[in-house]
Amino acid sequence: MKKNNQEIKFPEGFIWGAATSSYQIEGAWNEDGKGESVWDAICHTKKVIHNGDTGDIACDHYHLYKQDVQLMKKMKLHAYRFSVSWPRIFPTGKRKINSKGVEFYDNLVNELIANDIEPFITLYHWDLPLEFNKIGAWESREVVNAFVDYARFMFDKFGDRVKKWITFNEPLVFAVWFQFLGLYGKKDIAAGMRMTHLVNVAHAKAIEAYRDSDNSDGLIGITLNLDPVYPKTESSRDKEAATIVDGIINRWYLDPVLKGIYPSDTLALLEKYFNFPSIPDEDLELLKDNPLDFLGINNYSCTRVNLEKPIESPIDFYKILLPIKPEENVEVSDVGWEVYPNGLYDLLKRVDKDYNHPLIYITENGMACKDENIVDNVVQDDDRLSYLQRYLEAASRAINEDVNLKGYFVWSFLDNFEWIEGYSKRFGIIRVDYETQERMWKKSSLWYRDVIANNGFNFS
Ligand code: GCO
Repeated sequence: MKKNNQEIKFPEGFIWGAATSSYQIEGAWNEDGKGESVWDAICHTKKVIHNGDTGDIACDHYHLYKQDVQLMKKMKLHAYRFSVSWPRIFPTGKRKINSKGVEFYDNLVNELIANDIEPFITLYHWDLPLEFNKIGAWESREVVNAFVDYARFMFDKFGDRVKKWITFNEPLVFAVWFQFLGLYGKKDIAAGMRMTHLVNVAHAKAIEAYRDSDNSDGLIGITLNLDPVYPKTESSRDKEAATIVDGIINRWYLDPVLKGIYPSDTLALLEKYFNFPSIPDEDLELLKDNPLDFLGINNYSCTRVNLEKPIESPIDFYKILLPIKPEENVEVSDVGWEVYPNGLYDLLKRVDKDYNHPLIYITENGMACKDENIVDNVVQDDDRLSYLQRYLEAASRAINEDVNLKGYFVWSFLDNFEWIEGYSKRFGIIRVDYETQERMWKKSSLWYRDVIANNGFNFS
């Protein structure tokens, strides 16, 4: 594995990018006709966000986008992955279009292209139009249809210039994990798992709409957050737990979008403990008939599981999903996630093998750090730099073993609103001073710029 001063080279044409999402950076939450999203409402009304922070202003990217694109250019980014705020386009989710919102994304896309940066658009990074909470959010087929109309509008309006589309970002997180926080008014894993199925239906229908559009010469996929799952010990019970957890957090999302099926072991457990309804055959047909072009993978860490007693009830089931705290001596990020670069290698190899060699982009990978030390206007984030080196080395090993990985997006381009952690956690390779909106380079972004320029780096 690790050799001293190893030269890591990426294949020609490898895409180097950075990622963000609308609610996390844009601000301008109620400007120019934008409608409210569930995240506006969560931040304004629920007391779940660290320090009462909101995305009202965030990085003020809505106003500072030109300056941000110039920074991307300096960094030599090939591509920028961002998401579109659905209620900025359709304030109530459907029908009435907000032309000012459309104009913002038009300007952003044009600005990127004028600077040789390819836009990768995520259609949905969690900011659901608030109106849809009244009708059950992702439990409603009406929302599915509204999403497809919104997607169709986006393909028609931007598809001439945008050639990479991502339907959804991380269904596991917004549909399942957020249920535990009661963000949709209830706490129920089964409701979350049902939602993920409708999200998959929306994903397949959006792909269908893309292929039918006049601009269908690009690529469309989905972004899943995936974690390699390891049993804590070699005991058969821990191994069984690892298979169960792998079903819930990985295969439940991979199987439908890559094979048009749901994993039977996970389905059986959900039926047994949560009265899970059967999945209509026509939905599975729809998924089979609309395969994706690429898989976006978000990976930061790994999941380790152990099972103290056999699963006999829904409560036991919940328990195995609770993350085990990493041991004292394990390296963790500022959000407490284990740093385990080889996990990315394992994950890529496994997806490649089990899902028939798909085209993959890593759509997010990065590290939250304290970033307290600033010297000569550069944040000394050596820990992030080392993290990125090691994760990229693992990615490159997978590519050398023929995994079809064609691009990498660091999370994140900027420090930003980290959901329930508010602004307390920094993931950016560019620092944001939230008082002045000043951007500042970090060691990691200076290094990343060189990696892009050299299509590789010296791994020491
Ligand atoms: C997610 C999102 C990002 C996060 C990032 C760090 O994975 O939750 O896609 O919005 O900010 O992953 O947690």
